[in-house]
Amino acid sequence: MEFLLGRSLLKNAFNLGLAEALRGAAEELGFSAADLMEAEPDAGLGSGGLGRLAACYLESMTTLEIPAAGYSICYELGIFRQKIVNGQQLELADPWLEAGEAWLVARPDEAVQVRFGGTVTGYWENGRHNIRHEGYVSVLAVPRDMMVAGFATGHTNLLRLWEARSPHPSDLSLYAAGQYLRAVEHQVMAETISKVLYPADSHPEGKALRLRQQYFLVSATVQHIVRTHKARYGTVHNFQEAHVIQINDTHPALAIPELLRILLDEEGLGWDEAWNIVTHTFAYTNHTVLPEALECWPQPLMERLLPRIWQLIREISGRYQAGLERCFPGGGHKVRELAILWGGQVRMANLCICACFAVNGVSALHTDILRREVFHAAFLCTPEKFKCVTNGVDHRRWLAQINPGLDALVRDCTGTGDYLLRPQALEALERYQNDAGVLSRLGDIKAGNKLALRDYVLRETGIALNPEAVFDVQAKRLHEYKRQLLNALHITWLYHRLHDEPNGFSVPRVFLFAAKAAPGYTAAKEIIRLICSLAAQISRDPLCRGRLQVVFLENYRVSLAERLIPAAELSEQISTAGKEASGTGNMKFMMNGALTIGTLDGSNVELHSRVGGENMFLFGLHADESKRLRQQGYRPRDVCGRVPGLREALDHISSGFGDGVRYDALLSRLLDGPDADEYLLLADFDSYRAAHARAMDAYPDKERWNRMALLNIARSGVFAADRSVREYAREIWGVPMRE
Ligand code: 26W
Repeated sequence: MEFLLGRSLLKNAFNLGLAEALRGAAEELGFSAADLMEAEPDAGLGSGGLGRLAACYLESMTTLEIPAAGYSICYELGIFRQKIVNGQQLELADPWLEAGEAWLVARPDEAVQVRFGGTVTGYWENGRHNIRHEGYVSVLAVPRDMMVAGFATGHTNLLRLWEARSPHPSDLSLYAAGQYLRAVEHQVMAETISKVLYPADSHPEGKALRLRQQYFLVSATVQHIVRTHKARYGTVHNFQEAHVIQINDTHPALAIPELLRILLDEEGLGWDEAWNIVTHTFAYTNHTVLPEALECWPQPLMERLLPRIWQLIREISGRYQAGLERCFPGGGHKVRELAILWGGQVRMANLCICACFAVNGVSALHTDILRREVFHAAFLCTPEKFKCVTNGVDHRRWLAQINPGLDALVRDCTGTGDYLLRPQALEALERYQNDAGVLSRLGDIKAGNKLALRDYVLRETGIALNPEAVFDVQAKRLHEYKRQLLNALHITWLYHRLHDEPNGFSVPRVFLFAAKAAPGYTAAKEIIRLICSLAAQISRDPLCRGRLQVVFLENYRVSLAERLIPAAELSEQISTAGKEASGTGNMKFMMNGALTIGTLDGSNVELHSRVGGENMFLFGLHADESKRLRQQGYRPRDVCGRVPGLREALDHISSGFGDGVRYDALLSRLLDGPDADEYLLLADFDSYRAAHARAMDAYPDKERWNRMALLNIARSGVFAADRSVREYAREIWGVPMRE
């Protein structure tokens, strides 16, 4: 459902080896190349890590010459544009197509029809069971294709974005029948489907329109894949030998019953053969363990909107249930846990686990939690299905393209641009860990990137960042489990300390935040407001000048990340252990020489095992400790008494920051009720504070800091998307690739 592409102009030019030529040509024509690039809107067809991961993988699959295609929806409005007004988030529409459609090629000749609603009846004819679907509403899915260029290859892949349109013939018939309003209604309903991307991250909306979007995407896609397959092979009997459909979380899970429907109802296969094809076609990647993010759909909604799909899900569910009872004789509780239909809901994750031949987590820790907790019963039944593919990022974009200074240093140190296709080649940088010249050049590159960010922020906001300060960045979706509030609480504590002993503050610090909150997520929006209040109070305080600065940058998006990450020195990856499936921002910061301050969560665990405790600032409870603490009855108020200064910082938050806004509600989430401090901010506070203190002790020793940064870059090769995609190709897809 998401591909968070960002901009394509420089990316394509870079991959085609034309970046310099493009810049030169633009300048020759009298344009500023930078302004030209800046004119391209971000394609924000995703809301966070999951969508950005899909974009990185599509690039990597193309570079590795894997024959693949991405499918999504051509949302007219991408993820909302965030404005901050009086410290509060406002959401504005993002009509990216006005200029972004330059990349799209419409293929009306390959349009397909998708059916919603109506009634389904079965009948027998010549000894065969057939399905009659009547009274449905058709929506036309029109492809708008984007070509994906790989790096240093002639291979290209396609990203197919389906646009929803009303099919003219049926509209005309309604007009003719005098049903003018119904005709218009259909048109609006049809075109609404691809209107807007749902911006909630980790919280399913449960809305009919979202379900329509999901079925629209998968029905159009699966119809198209089957059609092309038949055109090539003349049969569907070998379908599973030619295709793998990788489901990006459960959002496209309806592809499973949709393929089944086509094989049964349109191709006339029997259940056993059709089910065999389905269960050898799909693989499922899970991206979250938050229980509230696991998708469930109300059965009546499914039945009304997708009557045939609903029948098939019921049939799948019944057969699965019978199989489970054989797997767990008398194991009522496990069988219940795995049920696809439960409590009037369709549980999409269980549908995926039942029908997919592979299920994977996105980091080692996450996969472990899937096996041991979230999907434990399924793991007991079919352990061989469960795989781990740790996430990776497109290092050509997230290092070479956005950090040309660093790219040049890597080339000089490793002799070539070899690392662009062989990310492990970054390891050769380790040889320079004691080379004062290289280390100081690395420091200069960072300083230059900080100045570039300073100029940008000054232009955009009028705020002048102090380039002498350490740039400490937390940029990601706003969610309580990601603990931006822990960061803000620590800054509040620092602010008090600064007042207590102004001269004890040896390293000046700039804290940068960037984050969108889901429009309906009240607590997340409150946290944004709090950060803005805190930033304003600090900026008014003369004592903070040159010492402490906090800035909330609005409208976080791919193109802002591209400016922020090369300039960062400290990367905040501070989620409650056990909650962040992987995280991918951490990898991008690491590649650009920022040091991580973080918990042992998601892929931080693997980052830590690569760089070692001496090259990052680790803190906090481990996943099992967090879980145990909660089970034993965690009392955040007790922590307040134990940790010096914490109570004062909390009081400051509740009473506000001199702009008249109080944050009692946020404080109460930390201190009151049975779910007080669900994400263990207070439990981790002291350890977080100590990790910051260690970082600030290390910072003044430039050579030491730069050495740590160099080792982080050198060891970031495993976090390249190429490594992840090779693992998918080998372990799950069984396809050959380049090299
Ligand atoms: C339907 C509502 C909804 C929307 C998005 C539920 C869940 C999601 C995603 C699963 C949220 C997401 O983006 N997950 C992130 O995926 C990244 C790529 O694997 C991981 O690095 C992040 O840890 C994970 O939060």
